[in-house]
Amino acid sequence: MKVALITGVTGQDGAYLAEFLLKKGYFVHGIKRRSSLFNTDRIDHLYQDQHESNVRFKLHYGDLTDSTNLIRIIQETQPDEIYNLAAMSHVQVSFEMPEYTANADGIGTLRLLEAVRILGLTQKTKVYQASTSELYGLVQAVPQSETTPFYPRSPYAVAKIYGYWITVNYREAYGMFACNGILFNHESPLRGETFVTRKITRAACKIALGLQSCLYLGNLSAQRDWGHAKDYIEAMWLILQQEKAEDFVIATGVTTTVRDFVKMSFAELGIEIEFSGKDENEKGVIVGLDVELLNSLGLDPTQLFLGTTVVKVDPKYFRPTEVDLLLGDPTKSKTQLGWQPKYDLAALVNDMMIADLQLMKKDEHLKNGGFNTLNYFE
Ligand code: NDP
Ligand code: GDR
Repeated sequence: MKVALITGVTGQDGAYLAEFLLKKGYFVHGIKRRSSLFNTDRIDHLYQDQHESNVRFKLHYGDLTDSTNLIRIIQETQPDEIYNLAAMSHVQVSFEMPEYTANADGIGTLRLLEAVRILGLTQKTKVYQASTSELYGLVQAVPQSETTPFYPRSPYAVAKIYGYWITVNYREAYGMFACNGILFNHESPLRGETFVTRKITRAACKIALGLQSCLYLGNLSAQRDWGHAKDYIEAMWLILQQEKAEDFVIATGVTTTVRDFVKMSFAELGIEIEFSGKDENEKGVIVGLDVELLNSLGLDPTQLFLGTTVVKVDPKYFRPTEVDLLLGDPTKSKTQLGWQPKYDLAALVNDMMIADLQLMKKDEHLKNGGFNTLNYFE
C-alpha cells in the first residue's frame, strides 16, 4: 500500500487530496495543528475510528515551524509521497504577519525537505511543494508559464519563492524527486471564507435571504485565473507520478475580474447587478430580478428591490502591493501530465453557490429560531 503524508490536511486542498488518495487506496497521514477548537470540519467525513482494523487515515499533531516534530512524523510514517500544502496562505494577512509567513511558508519547506534528507529517505520519498501563481506577481508577461520570470509582490509570495527554489535545489543537489506545482487560484465550496470568491458567494446568498445588506470588497478590477480545487488536487498527484521530477503550471487559461465574479454569483440566484462609479466610489446595484428563478430557489423576490446598492468598496481590503493580472498557460500540464480540468468558471460558481445557498438557508433557520448565526471576521 502506498503511503502519503499531507501537511495542511485540514485546509481546502488537503481535504480534497486526502479523500482522493484514500479512494486510490493510499494510507494517508495528515498533519494538523493543535487548536483550542476542533479544526477538522473539512475532513470529518473521512474520520476513521483508530481502534478499528484496516484504518487508512491517521492524523498527527504538528507544525511546519517545528523541525523535530516533522522529523519524528516522517520517521514514523515513512511516506512514499509528501504533499506540502501547509501554509499561512492569505496574501493580505501576510502583510500583517510577514515574519511568521516566512517561517511557516519559506523555512517550513526547508524543514520538511531537510527532514527527508536527514532520515536518508531522499531516494524513497517524493515531495510535492505547493507553489503559487503569486510568484509571478508584477506582470512580466502573459500568459504565465513555467518559464515566465517571477516578481513577488507580498511577504507571502516572497516566502513561497524561497519554498520554490529550495525545492528545486534539493532536487538538483540530492537527486530528490521534489517538484513544484505552480497552481493558479483554485476555489470550491470548501474555500476559506475570507478569500474573495467565497466571500462573494456567501454574501450573495445572505443578501438574497435578507441576512446581510451589503458586501464590502477591495480591488474589483483584479483579474484571476480561477479553477476548481477538485481538479487541481488531481494535478498534484499526477505531478508525483511522472518518470522525472519537474515543475508544472496548473491553470485554466481564462482570466476574470473580481467584478465579473460578483455578477456571475448573483446571477445564479436570478439577481442582475450593474456596476457604476470609479475606484473607492464604485458600487454594485440590483438592476434586474428573475422572479421565476428566485422562486424556484426558495427565495422571496418581494424582499429584493431594483436600485438597491448591494456591493460597495472598502479601501481596507486594498493591498499595499497588488497583483493585478494572473493568467496561466497550462500547455505543459495538459500535454505532459494529460491533465484536463472538469470545471470551467461557470461550473465552479454554480457549485459554490449551490453549497452556500444551502448553508445560508440553515443559517436563516437558526436566526428564525433565535440562535446565533454564522459570522466571520474578514
Ligand atoms: P488553506 O489556507 O485552506 O489551508 C492551509 C493549511 O495549512 C491548513 O490546514 C492550515 O491549518 C495549515 N497550516 C497553516 N500554517 C501551518 C503551520 N505553521 N504548520 C502546519 N500547518 C499549517 O490553503 P489551501 O488549501 O487553499 O492551499 C493549500 C496550499 O496551496 C497552501 O500552501 C497555499 O499557499 C497553496 N496555494 C493555494 C492556492 C489556492 O488558490 N487555493 C493556489 C496556489 C497555492 P489550519 O486549518 O489549522 O489553519
Ligand atoms: P489571492 O486570493 O490573493 O489571489 O491568493 P484572494 O481571493 O484573497 O484575492 C484575489 C483578488 O481579489 C481581490 N479582492 C479581495 N480579496 C479578498 N481576500 N477580500 C476582498 O474583500 C477583496 N476584494 C478584492 C484581491 O485584492 C486579489 O487581487 C490566493 C490564495 O489562495 C493564495 O494562497 C494562493 O497562492 C493564490 O490565491 C494563488
